[in-house]
Amino acid sequence: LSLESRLRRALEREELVLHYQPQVDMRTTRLTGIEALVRWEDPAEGLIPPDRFIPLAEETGLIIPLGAWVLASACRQLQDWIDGGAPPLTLAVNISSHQFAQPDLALHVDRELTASGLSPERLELELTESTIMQHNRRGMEILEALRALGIALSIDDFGTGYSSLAYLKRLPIDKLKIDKSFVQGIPEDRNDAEIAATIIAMARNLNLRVLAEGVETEAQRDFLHQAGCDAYQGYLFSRPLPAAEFARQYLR
Ligand code: G
Ligand code: G
Ligand code: MN
Ligand code: NA
Repeated sequence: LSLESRLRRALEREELVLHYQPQVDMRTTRLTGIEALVRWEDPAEGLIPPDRFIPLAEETGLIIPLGAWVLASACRQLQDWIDGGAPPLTLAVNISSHQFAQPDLALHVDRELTASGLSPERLELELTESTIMQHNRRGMEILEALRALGIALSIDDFGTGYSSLAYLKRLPIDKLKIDKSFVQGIPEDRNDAEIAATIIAMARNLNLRVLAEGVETEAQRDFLHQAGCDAYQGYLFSRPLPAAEFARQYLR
């Protein structure tokens, strides 16, 4: 069976699962949000990471039902946790380029919020620079329509794309997520440290929040904190965790 048919079947059989990675406030060190990250639990192969099937899902269009499943499941899960007394965390969900281009994306997101009962200010969608730029002017309209729902928008993997400052300034977004490739070299690699500090300064000038991804060491966190970064995510605090594990560790 081809990977495509197997993925199609996995979707039907609900063999996909979401893991949740904590996002932490730099200053208070409190858990403030979670990012939903999809995995494929293949009965034969075990856990398959998204790098191995998201690109294929993009090529084949399977990303549309897959993305719909991710959004619905993640919204339902957070609302369940909130109903059970969890603090009002934010939920970040990754949106691929193909999903972003669906004409009814905002309508679809609105329906999922209603269906799950999750309040819009709890939801944040993560988009890459290239996803937004690929769609030019229409990209801007899609962002406006999403933002009108009352949800937040963040730029994922920031620094790896080509957006100019002028372009960035016009985007209706709330947050930049510094790509982990820059975080990795901090503090020894002067270039990485410089780039991260520049992104933080720029975000602050544009009144955007800024989160660093892939924070693995205390030295990285301390440098980023000093530079004015708002929040971080990474193995230093926690790996992405299965729902039950996340709840056991953080929600009681
Ligand atoms: O979870 P991991 O850290 O292995 O993620 C690898 C890549 O897969 C990242 O680029 C991440 O953005 C992407 N990814 C994970 N979950 C989803 C998802 O639900 N939808 C989309 N479009 N991409 C995802
Ligand atoms: O592209 P996106 O930012 O959505 O994907 C996040 C990816 O980063 C996931 O694959 C996640 O498992 C991974 N990740 C999360 N924290 C760390 C970390 O501290 N170090 C590394 N190397 N990867 C991380
Ligand atoms: Mn992401
Ligand atoms: Na990223």
